[in-house]
Amino acid sequence: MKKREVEVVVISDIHLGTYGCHAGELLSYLKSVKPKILILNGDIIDIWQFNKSYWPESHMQVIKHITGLLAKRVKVYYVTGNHDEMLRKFVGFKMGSLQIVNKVVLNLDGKKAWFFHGDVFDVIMQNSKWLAKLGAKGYDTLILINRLFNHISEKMGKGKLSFSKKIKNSVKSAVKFINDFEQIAADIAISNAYDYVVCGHIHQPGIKKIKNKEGEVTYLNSGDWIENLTALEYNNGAWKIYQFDEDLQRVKNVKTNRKKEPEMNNRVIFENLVREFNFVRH
Ligand SMILES: [Mn+2]
Repeated sequence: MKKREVEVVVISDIHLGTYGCHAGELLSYLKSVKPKILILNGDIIDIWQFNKSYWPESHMQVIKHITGLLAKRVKVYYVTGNHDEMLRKFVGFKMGSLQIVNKVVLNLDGKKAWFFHGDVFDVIMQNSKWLAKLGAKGYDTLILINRLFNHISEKMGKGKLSFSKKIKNSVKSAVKFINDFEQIAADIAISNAYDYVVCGHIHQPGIKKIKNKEGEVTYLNSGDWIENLTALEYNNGAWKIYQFDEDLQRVKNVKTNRKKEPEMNNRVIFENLVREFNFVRH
């Protein structure tokens, strides 16, 4: 089958290493496209869950596919999220066409696009809006504040901030959470004169124009591969949401026949990952 050529593909919130991850569906999507640039916009590998030692073959296949793209010199940005924040230590790391970053800014046909995961807004939304002003000054400042806040929160025995915990409380609070998130992202993007702001994190795919007194921005969210099975695609000056559903029934049928995949321990998983990444070093 001929692969669909796409200028930019954005996926986020895959949560490899968790039971909820639809790695098989993601793999069949990735195999159907030929991106020039792939942006992995956070929470790709769920390192928080790693101690549960769940790492089926299909999850490794996703990694293998991505390293295969690197071997073909596809530009891949691994943008860190909160579930893979350990990778923030490696920000600035480059290997071949792979780059680990906290954010990406691209010029897309003369328009400025800003990509980041979005967990940095957790603190703002749970505390005070004045923190958003700091975000406008420096995104990296927000990351530091978040890290500090999580550190304190963990020390106090409350655990890390988690949007999913908050969202599960009620539908009403979920709607408010999503609206707040989108507005904060848009406000900061507008004050920095971006045309597009592209996030993940809230597992809510969407493309919408958001206005405030100072201007307007197009807000985009790539959704997730837990429930929505969505991606963002940029082509010929336009964005659209890809939704994996046409093959969904077929995949479901396959899944019921699938035998239980063997589980591996942490050390084996880690060694396999290292081996996988070593292959593409050039
Ligand atoms: Mn997240």
